[in-house]
Formats: sequence, C-alpha cells, structure tokens
Amino acid sequence: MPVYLGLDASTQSLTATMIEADDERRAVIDEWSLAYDDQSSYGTEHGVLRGADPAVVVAPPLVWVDALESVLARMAAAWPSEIARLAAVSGSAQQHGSVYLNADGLRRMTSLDPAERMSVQLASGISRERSPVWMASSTTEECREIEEAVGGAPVLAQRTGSHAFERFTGPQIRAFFKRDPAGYANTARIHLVSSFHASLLAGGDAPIDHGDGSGMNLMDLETRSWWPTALAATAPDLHVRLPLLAPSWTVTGTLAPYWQTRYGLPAARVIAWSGDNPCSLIGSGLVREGRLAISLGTSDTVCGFMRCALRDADVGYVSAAPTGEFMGTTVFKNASLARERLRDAFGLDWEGVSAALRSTPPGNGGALMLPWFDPEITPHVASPGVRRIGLDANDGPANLRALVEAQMMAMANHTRWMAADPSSVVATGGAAANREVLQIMADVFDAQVIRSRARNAAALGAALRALHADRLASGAAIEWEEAVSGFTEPDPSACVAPRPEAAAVYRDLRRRYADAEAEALAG
Ligand code: XUL
Repeated sequence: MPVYLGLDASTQSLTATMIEADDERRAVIDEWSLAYDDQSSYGTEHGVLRGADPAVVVAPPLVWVDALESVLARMAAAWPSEIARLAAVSGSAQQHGSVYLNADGLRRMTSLDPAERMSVQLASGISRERSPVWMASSTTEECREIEEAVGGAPVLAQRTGSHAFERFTGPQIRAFFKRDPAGYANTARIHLVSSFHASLLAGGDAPIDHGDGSGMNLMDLETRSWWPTALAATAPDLHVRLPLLAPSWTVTGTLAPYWQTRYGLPAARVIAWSGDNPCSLIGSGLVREGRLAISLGTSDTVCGFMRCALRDADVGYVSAAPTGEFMGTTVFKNASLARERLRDAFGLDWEGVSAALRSTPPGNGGALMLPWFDPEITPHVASPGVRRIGLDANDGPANLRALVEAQMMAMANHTRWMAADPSSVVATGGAAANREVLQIMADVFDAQVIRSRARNAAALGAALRALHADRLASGAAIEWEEAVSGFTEPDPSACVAPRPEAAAVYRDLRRRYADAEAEALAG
C-alpha cells in the first residue's frame, strides 16, 4: 500500500506525519516532531531570534535545513519498510518567511553531494543570513510605499488578495533591498520557506505554489501569475529572483539523489509545498464551503473555504486554496506564546490553567484584557502593551480567563468578513487539546466546536495533498472529499456544544470588547 509523507516546517518545529492510504485502508503510521531550539548551535528561542526591537523577528535558514535532514534521517531509520513504499512527499511551512540564495547557493541546491551534510554545503550560498519570518513587523514604511506605487491599498487588495501587511514577503523584500542593496544585488533566488524546503527535497529550484504565493503581495490572484506592477513597486529586477508559480498539486521532481544515496529513500514524487494555513484547511477536512477552521498555535488563525474571493479591507486576506478555489485567513500574533507567558507568570502548568478557567465564570464578571504582549496583526497594533479593564493584574485565574476570552472574542469579531457559516468550527493546534479553551470558543462563537482528530492538521494536510497529487499524476485522480476521507471526520467524543446562558453573556461582551479595542487603538 502506498505511503505518503507530510512535513510541517512551522515557527518552532518540524513535524512529520506519515500515512498509508489505498481504496480500502487509511491510517496514520507515525507523527514525529523536532523543535528547532533543540539544535542549540543556532541559538533560537521558540524557533526565532529577536533583538531589542520587537518588530524584528528572524530565523537562521540553516536551522530549517538541519531539521529537515534530522527528521528524514530519523524517519528512514525508524520505518525502513514503510519508507520503501513512499510514493510522494509534500509539505507545509510557516507563511510569508523568505530565504535568499546567491548564485552559488542556487547551483549547489541542484547538485548536492551525498557525502557532506546539506547545511554545510549551503552555508556559503545564503545571501541574507537571517530570514524574516511572519512575526516580523518592521516594514510599515515599505507597505505604504508599495501601496502608493500600485495605485493605493484597495488596488493592491483587489489584485493580490490583500492590502500590504508588514509580514508579507513583498514588503520584507523591499526592506532588504533598501537596507542592504549589495546583499539584494548578490541574491539570485528568493524562495518562500515552503518552496525552499521543496527545493531541498527535490534537489532543484521548486516553484512557489499559488496558496503560499498569495501571501506575498506580489501574485495576481485571478491570473495566478506574478503581477509586474507589484514586482516593480517592490524591488528592481525582482522577476529574475523569484521562482515560478505553480498549482499546489504540481510534481516538482523526485527525492534528490542526495536523499536516496545518503538515507536510502526511494525516488518518491516531491509535490509543491504550501503554507501552513492552506495545508491546515485540507487537514481539517475543509475542502468545501461550510465550517470555519481555527488553529491555536504559535499564531492563532481562522480560515474559511471560499468559492469566490471575498476581500477584506482591514485585517484578513484571501488566497488560493490547495483545491484550486479560495480561502480566507485572519491571523493573530498574541497566541500560544501569550498563553504560555501568563501560565508561567502565575506559576501554573496546563492542568492549573484548566482549573483557573473552570473556577471563573463566563464573561469574567465584566473584566477584560487587550492581550497585546507583542505587536499584533489583528487588529493592527504597532506598539505592544497589555491593557486591563476592571481586571486585577495579580489575579491569576481572572487574567487567564480574560486572555482566552479576549483571543476568542477577537477571532469572532474579526472574521465575519469570510461569510463562512460559523455554526460549527473545527479546532486544531496545541491549545485545542484543552477542553476549557474549547468551551470558551464554543460559547463565544455560539457554535459547535469539533476538535480535529489530527495532532498536526498542517502536516496531515500536506500528506493528504501528497496523496491527492500523486493519484492525479498517476492518472487515477480522486476528488478532494475522497482524499481527506478516513482522516478528517470529526470525532464525536471531542465535540463541545455552546451553552445558551454563556453564549448570551458573550453576545454582549463581544460588543464591549470591540469598543475597548477601538478606544485603545484611537488612543
Ligand atoms: C499567516 C501567518 C501565520 C503563519 C504561522 O498569514 O502569518 O499563521 O503562517 O506559521
């Protein structure tokens, strides 16, 4: 039976999900994760490097190269007979982050020597030592410059799916060109984190898929090609530095001789990688219009499948979905790191957090928190700072409830533009394991919450994309519903229903929260 591998290169770790699937049987074989911080020589904390300026968040790209090698070596050693049946591999990556290669790096990537570790061979091929990642927000000036040059923010949103966002790749490329023109001149190729990983697997120069390409402010969403006006507004001669764009189901090659010789991996198909949110959509089974998917991770994200591309003038963005249609995404930066920060500040473990949530009432007696520990994406907050309204900063349980309620209310308030039916929500990500968090989600959204069966919906989504693309390339195409079936059906024992009295409390509190947000932003 064929085996498929999905890899998720997220902010903090690389996860591998291996599945087997044919017409009769579908099963997850193994799921395994490696935290980037465990490769201590890179000095990352939570997968990133930060300085004094909270707006600058970067990662050394070689940490991802080493993690990929370690995870594949481990999978090959642990599952030799399954790996021998590997038909296709695909991946999911943190969105918007970019990797810059000089001409030598581009050449080396296509001729990797199996005798030497990959990161050693690529070290001198990187032209921007630190890759900006999605948490970076230092490019407000570049956003305005790009919007102005293309004829305004609404024009950019109409063509690319979103107005300029600080974390998007176009503004990050423009900042590099302005601040380090020699480094930019020395750059032969700019990959996304996703297409960089696919290139390493195939030993080639993989395309950027339409899903992750939508998060750059550079791709025309309708024609799915680079939009020359946006390229010109971003940096000179950008078109020669970008890889091709391609549908998410594109076969970009087979596993490179490097992997075959060094680890005995087969010549499995390498399918284009995509962003983590597009992959989570598939891993949550959202292959048709309907539910919302909420991922509670390093970022909290709300995604909805769309048949036509609805635009949002404010906080959300629309992109190509891996199925070829569209999806909406709204992202919140003060997510798991904010939850961990408060948990640690009050000296609790996760059980303690659950107890705190159980011991406090829905609505928290009216106490509110605006949880902007870091600059926030939704709503746009450049200068961080936590605001408490009627909330004692020393009251641990009340602060934990205020944080989770704020996160859920912000999600509910800022995602109405997707016009998805929020009567049921699929929840994924680490914090989705917490029943009390899911209860608050159900009450705030007044919706049935279904916990995803996948431990990592993005990695599972990547494996399912590999399955779907492999069948297509083999001349035995399957519908998306069939591709995800047996993996993404809700687990009835993990459904949380809204409680009418609590939902009524939040109907009112959501309005107060929106007012508090507006007031803080105006101030
Ligand atoms: C999406 C976004 C984040 C990252 C996290 O726009 O910025 O969700 O993809 O990995």
